[in-house]
Amino acid sequence: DHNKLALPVGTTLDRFIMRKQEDFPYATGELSQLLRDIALAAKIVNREINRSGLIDIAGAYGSQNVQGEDQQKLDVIANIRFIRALRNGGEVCTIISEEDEEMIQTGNNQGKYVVAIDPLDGSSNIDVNVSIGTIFSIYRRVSPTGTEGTERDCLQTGTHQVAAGYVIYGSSTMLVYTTGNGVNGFTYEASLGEFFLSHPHITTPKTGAIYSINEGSSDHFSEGTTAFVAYCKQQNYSARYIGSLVADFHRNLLKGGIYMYPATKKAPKGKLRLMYECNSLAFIVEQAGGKSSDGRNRTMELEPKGMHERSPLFIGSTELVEKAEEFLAAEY
Ligand code: AHM
Ligand code: MG
Repeated sequence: DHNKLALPVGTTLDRFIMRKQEDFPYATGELSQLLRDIALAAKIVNREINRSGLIDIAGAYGSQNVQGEDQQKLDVIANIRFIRALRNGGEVCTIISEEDEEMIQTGNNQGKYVVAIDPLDGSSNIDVNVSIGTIFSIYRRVSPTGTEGTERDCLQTGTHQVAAGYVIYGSSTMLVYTTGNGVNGFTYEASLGEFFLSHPHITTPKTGAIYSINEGSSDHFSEGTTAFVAYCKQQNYSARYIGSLVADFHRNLLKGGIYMYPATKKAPKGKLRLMYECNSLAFIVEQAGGKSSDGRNRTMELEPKGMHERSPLFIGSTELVEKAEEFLAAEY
């Protein structure tokens, strides 16, 4: 019942999280705290990103950082910031991150949650001032508390997500997330250091006129993918591809459209990672009334076999994803 939960535009994220929690009678507040930890890390990463253009000239105008630290790459910095925030928060026992091959044990063995995260996606876009993002999923651990999280805690199907979201560092910085009760978007006001509710109860159009795919790889597309792209052109859809998953997804979520990273001959499972790219966005798109699949199977029902496993991704407006599935049906 979204109306009961409706809060006005301009509500701060903290207040929003607090009020939502009151609607769940047995909520202990740990998930709320975890979401706040993520928001805090997002603010810190946002600051680093905004400053990144100045780093090379910082020495020249005399504001080199006092420690004289070597400047690390932003995706490494983002990874450190998010892990630190989740570790300090105490609600998370184990993290899987795109930046780390192995599971990260936070030392909080009482923590009830597991987080899968891509701390800074699309990082090749940083140097050219194009939008980038953070993507995350939250799961409840299945192993008993008191010990380290296990691989089984980390390899749950997307249907078990309790929350998922992304941060887009763009012309505005936004946090968009769901806890399974609709999708809400918050815009960051840097001078106040707060996220404010700007996009309450986001729903994605049933159909759209945007298709997003890297056509530079079209020589390696399957027949079904090639035919579907041809269909999009016949329909006079617009091609839009930033090459930053969060930005491409966010635009299509609001405007309607389809984002595709298909299987190719070179990459039979596509490029994107199931646990912290595909599933997270799949949960959001479904909560917004859209659809996500690997071309045939619902993304959130795919059985993960590895933490860094890849999956093809067809995500966006329901009608367009279903159309793509029709074209791909012969291949499965
Ligand atoms: P990354 O995790 O190494 O940054 O790669 C993921 C990015 C996505 O943001 C984007 O959608 C995709 O790679 C673009 O890939 P391509 O250049 O093959 O089109
Ligand atoms: Mg990534």
